[in-house]
Amino acid sequence: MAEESTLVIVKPDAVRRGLIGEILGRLERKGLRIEGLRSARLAKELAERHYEEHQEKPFFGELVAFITDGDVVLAKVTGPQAISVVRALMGPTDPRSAPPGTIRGDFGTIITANLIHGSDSPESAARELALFFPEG
Ligand code: D4T
Repeated sequence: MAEESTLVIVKPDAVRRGLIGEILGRLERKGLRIEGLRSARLAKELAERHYEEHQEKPFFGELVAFITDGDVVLAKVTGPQAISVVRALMGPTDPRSAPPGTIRGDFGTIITANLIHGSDSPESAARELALFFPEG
């Protein structure tokens, strides 16, 4: 099975609510490895680069304001098919329709405050890991 690495961001809502351990613990218990880990407050410019694909969307301003409004935890997460495995553990974007058992389904109600980001493709993972873990 192909080993992949993906970027996970534990978003400010989850950090504020004391859910870092719960969220990273779920990834670890699934069998994924945390190979890089740091806490940061994202600068507006970095957040805008991270979310550049959403630049034209009506929610872009709110999204950047939200992700820069508190500390986040950045993690490089590695394992067999880590990109799709993390996405499955996260659940769909809107926590209200995310099924119980997923991170968003168990802990969220608001689409902006959806607790966790995970890269959505190998191309996104490579771009986002280079942005947040340039040292490799
Ligand atoms: P991220 O990128 O944070 O892992 O979330 P998703 O991959 O699940 O969802 P996305 O890229 O479509 O959205 C990015 C980010 O924007 C917020 N959002 C999204 C929002 O505030 N309002 C909206 O209408 C949508 C679609 C939530 C996640």
